[in-house]
This record gives sequence, structure tokens and C-alpha cells, in this order.
Amino acid sequence: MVALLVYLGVKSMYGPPSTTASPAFTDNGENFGGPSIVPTSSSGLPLGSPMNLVSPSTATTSPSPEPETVSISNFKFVPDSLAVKQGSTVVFTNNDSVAHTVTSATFDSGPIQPGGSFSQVFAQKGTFAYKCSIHPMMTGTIIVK
Ligand SMILES: [Cu+2]
Repeated sequence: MVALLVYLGVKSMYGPPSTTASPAFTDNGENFGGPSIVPTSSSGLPLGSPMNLVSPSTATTSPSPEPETVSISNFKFVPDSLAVKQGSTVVFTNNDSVAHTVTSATFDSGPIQPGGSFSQVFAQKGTFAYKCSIHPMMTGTIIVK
């Protein structure tokens, strides 16, 4: 408001056509600014809406029981003893810088490269001892209840 009053004061003082052009330019800027935003948002919505719809449905689809996880780190299985429900999936993730295996009498991951992972479903109850076949001192147990 103060700026406008000053502006009008300047305009009344000088009164050249150029002063009249400046307010007109400001009006044009506002008018062009509005429409230019509408196409941008309208073109963005068709792309954004499906993605927004997919994400919630994906989250809803994912089952509530999350996979159990065992981290392989510093030549150890962490935790080295893990109790899970029957039917659970256990994901072994190798966070070490060398390859390891998850080997038991009933399953064998084979070499899991650094950064890799191995999933095993435990469909039967029981206690499953496993080790790394490369480093036999690395042992762990999955207890399926
Ligand atoms: Cu190993």
C-alpha cells in the first residue's frame, strides 16, 4: 500500500506515459502467471494421481507379518538364535565384505555375496541349526514354533 501510494505520487508528479505502462505490466504479469500455473498442475495431476493411487494400494496389499531377518555381520549371524512362527520367511542378509552361506541339513543358500540376501521359508516346526560352510565357526539357530 505504501509503495502504491508512493507510486501514485510519483506518477502524479512526472506523469509520463512510461509510468502508466509500469502498472499495466504488473497486471499482465499477474494474469500470465495464473494461467501458466494451471496447465502445469493439470498436466502433473494425471501423472501424479495414478502413482498416488498405486502407492496406497501397494501398502495395503503388503501383508502385516514382516519377514524375519538375520544379519550376517563381522562373521556372525545376528541374532544367532531366532524364534519364528511356523511358515515364516527368514531373510538372511550378508552385510559383510566377504561371501557367506547359510547351510543346514535341510537347506543351503550357497554363497551369498556381500550385500546379497537369501530367503528361506520355515514351514515345519522344529529347531534348525545352520552354519556358514565357508566359515564353520559361524553358527546359528532358527527355532520354528
Ligand atoms: Cu562365512
